[in-house]
Amino acid sequence: MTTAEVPEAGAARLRLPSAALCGVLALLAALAAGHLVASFISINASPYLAVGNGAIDLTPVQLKDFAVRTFGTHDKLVLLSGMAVVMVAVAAVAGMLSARSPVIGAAIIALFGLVGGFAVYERPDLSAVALLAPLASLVLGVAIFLLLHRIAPRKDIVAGSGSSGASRRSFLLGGAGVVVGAGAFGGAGQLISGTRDATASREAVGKLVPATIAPAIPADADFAKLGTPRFLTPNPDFYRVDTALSVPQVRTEDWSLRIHGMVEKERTYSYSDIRNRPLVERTITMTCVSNEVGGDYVSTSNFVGIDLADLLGEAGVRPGAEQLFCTSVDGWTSGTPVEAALDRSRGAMLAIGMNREPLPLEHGFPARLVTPGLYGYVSATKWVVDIEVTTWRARQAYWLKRGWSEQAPIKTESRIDTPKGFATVPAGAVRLAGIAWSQHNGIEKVEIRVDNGDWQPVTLSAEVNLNTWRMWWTQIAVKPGTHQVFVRATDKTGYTQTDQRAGTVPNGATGWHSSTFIAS
Ligand SMILES: Nc1nc2c(c(=O)[nH]1)N[C@H]1C(S)=C(S)[C@@H](COP(=O)(O)O)O[C@H]1N2
Ligand SMILES: [Mo]
Repeated sequence: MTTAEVPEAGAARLRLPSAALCGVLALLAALAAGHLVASFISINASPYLAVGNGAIDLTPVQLKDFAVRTFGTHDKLVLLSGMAVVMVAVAAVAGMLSARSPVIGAAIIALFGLVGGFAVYERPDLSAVALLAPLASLVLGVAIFLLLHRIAPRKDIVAGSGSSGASRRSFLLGGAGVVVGAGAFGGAGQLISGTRDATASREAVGKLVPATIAPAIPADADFAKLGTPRFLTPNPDFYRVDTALSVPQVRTEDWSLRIHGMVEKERTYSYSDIRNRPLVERTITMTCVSNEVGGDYVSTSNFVGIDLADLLGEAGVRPGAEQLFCTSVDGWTSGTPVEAALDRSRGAMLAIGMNREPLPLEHGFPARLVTPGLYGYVSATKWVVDIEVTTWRARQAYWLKRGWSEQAPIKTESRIDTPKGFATVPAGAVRLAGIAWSQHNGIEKVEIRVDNGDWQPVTLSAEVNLNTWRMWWTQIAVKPGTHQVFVRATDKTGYTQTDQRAGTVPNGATGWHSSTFIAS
C-alpha cells in the first residue's frame, strides 16, 4: 500500500462494529487502570465503585427502599450490574459516533473519567491522592481509544489491496491485547486490595470472652422445630443493610474512636483500650426501618462490647446535648438520641463482637454501635470512628437528610413464618408459628385471626429480655380450601399493633402480617 492509499484521518469511516468495539475496549482499559491504581490507595477510589457509591447516595429514598425490598442483600450486585450495562452501552455509542473522527468518542471516554473523578472527590473518606485513580482511568481510556481508532479497519480501503486484512488483523491483536491487559490490571488490583483487607486482623483478635455474660438462652426461647427462626441468629445469617458497595476494611491497629463536641473532655480510644476492658454481653434483637410487614430485616445476637454510657461518662456529656452524631469510616452518619445512649436500662453498647466472635467485617469490624429499641439507621453505626456530641440542629445524619425521621423507635410488629404464603398443607390440624418484637417494651401477647374469625391468643416462647424478639406458635383446625390468617402483637405498654398499613418511609412500616395457605 502506498502512502497515497492510506486514508487520511477523518476521511475513511470505521465500520460500526469496530467503532463500537473501540469505545467498549477503551472503557474496559480505563476501569481496569483505575481499579489497579485505587488498590494502592483505597479500593473505594476505583472509579467504578466510586460512581456506584455516588449513585447510592443520590438515589431517591423511594427507589432505594424499593431496591432494598426487592433485591435485599443483592441490591448492590444489581446496581453494579446495571451500571456495567449502561456504561458499556454508552461506550459503544461513543465509539459509533466516532466512525469518522475519534474526537467525540475520546471526549465521551474522558467524560467517564471526569465523572469518576467527581465521584471520588465527593467521597468523605478519600484524600486528594485518591484522584490518581480516576486520572489513570481518564488518561489510559483516551489513549487506548485513540490507538484502537487509529488501527481499526476502514470501510473504503480498496478491496483486494490486502491492507484491509492486515488492518483487521492488527486491530484484532490490539483489541485482544487490551482485553488481556485490562484483565491483568483489574486482577492485580483485586489481589493488591485483597492484601489490605481486614480478615487477618479480625482473625488475630480471637474469641471474645465477656467478663459479664448474658443469661443463657432457655431451650423454649424459640420454636425452631415448629417453624420459627432460631433464637440467636448465626452470624452469617444476620441481616445486612448498609450503603457500602465494598465492605470497609479496617484493621484493629488502624482503628480509633474519637468522642468530642459537647463534652467536658475530648477522648480517643484505640482498639486495645476497648478490648482490654471487662466486656459485657447482651442479647439484642436489631431491626431495620426498611423492614416491610412480614420482612426479614430482623435478627438477634449476643453482642459483646462495652457500655456506651461508660464512654460518654468518661468524656462528660454537657447539658443541652441532644444527639450523638456518629460517623463511620466510609463517611456514613447516624444521629442517636443522647437520652437513649445514656439510659442504662436500655444498655446501648459499643460492640466489638457478635456471639463471642469479633464482628464480621460486614457487620462493622472492628467496632459498631448497638442501641436496643431504635431502628438501625439511628442507632447502630458500623465501622464507627467518630462520635460528635451535639444538637439536632447542628448536624443532620445521612438518612435524616433523605427524608427519614429524626426519632425512630422500633414499632411493635409480628410475623407469620409457618405456613409460608401460598403453601399447601394437609387439611385438619395446621400448625402456625412466627415471631413478634417490640424492643425495649417487650411482647405481652400475640393473637391470630383465621378467616375473619375471632382473635385468639397463641403460645409465646420464654421471654429472654425486653430487647429481644419472642417466638409464638399455635395449632388450628381447618377444612380443605384456601385460608387466610392474620397475626398481631400487643406490647407491654398495652399497645396493640394497628391494622393501618403504612410504608417504611419515614419511620417504619405498620399493618398486620397475613399468610394465605391452601389446605387439601
Ligand atoms: N456505616 C454504616 N453503618 C450502618 C449502616 C450503613 O449504611 N453504614 N446502616 C444502618 C442500618 S440502616 C441498619 S438497619 C443497621 C444494620 O446492621 P447490620 O447490617 O449489622 O444488620 O446498620 C446501620 N449501620
Ligand atoms: Mo436500617
